Amino acid sequence: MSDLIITHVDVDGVCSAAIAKRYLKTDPFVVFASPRRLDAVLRRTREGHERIVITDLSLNHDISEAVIAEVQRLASSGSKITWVDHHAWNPADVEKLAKLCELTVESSPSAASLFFRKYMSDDDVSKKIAEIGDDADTNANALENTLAYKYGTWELKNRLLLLDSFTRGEFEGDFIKKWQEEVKLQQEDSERLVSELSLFTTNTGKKYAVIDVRGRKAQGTYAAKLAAQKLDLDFAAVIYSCRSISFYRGVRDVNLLPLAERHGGGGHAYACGASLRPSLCERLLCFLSRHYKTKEMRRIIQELNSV
Ligand SMILES: [Mn+2]
Repeated sequence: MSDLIITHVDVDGVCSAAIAKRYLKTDPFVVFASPRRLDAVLRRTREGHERIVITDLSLNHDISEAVIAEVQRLASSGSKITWVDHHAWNPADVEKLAKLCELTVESSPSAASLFFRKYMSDDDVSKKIAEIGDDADTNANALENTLAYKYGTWELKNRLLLLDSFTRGEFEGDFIKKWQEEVKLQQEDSERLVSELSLFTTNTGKKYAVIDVRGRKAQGTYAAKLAAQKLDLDFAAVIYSCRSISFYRGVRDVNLLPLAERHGGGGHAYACGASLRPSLCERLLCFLSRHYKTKEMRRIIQELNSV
């Protein structure tokens, strides 16, 4: 059976997978996943792959037992598993997993650049891919096409297109130009949104805003960064949906990870997300009214005051 790559759905995930493909030198099957559903993805993974590479996916502690059991199953069936990630892990989980697979968990701007340094440091194309991973995952977005790549990764079809393109060492193309135009529309909407924001101050005097992008063209990370710069924010919370709120560091140092972790999420100190559990009734209300806030959302917004 062919090799398998399991990677994150975002630009860093695509970059990591592209470098992993160059590393494997085969045509692996690629699965995109989010860390909070990794147990389910591994449960569906069949035995018999020669090599499995997992990249840019953290092992969330609340599902670590299930994930470790699945890795054990796949490893004992003969698959060689390589796992490279740059998020914050529970040390006990790292120790357990390191016995079952070739595990690299180190702090790095992106998983792509970690993979590059560890396995592909002689490869110029991988170097360029790693630069894109860093630029995207730190939200610097300083490279010409990073925001267009981010736009592309919202759809599976485009994610695969980008992955193939990066793997070949191609970083431009007509489809990327089209995404660039969509990005422009998103930026214009972000500017409108930021100009209408209310500002708040935490108990310790940090300035922040809550940005609700539901039903808008505005893109969350872009709007958060723009708001931080224009309004001198310490951090911003972005409401993506009834299930998802993310927190982004602004112009000063602040650790937002504990807040995300208290609400079933994870990530980095500077960019992390909570994973909410709305009731059926709340999901319905969210569907009916664009700005409806669930009980847990309101609680999180309250907790922002103590950051
Ligand atoms: Mn990443």
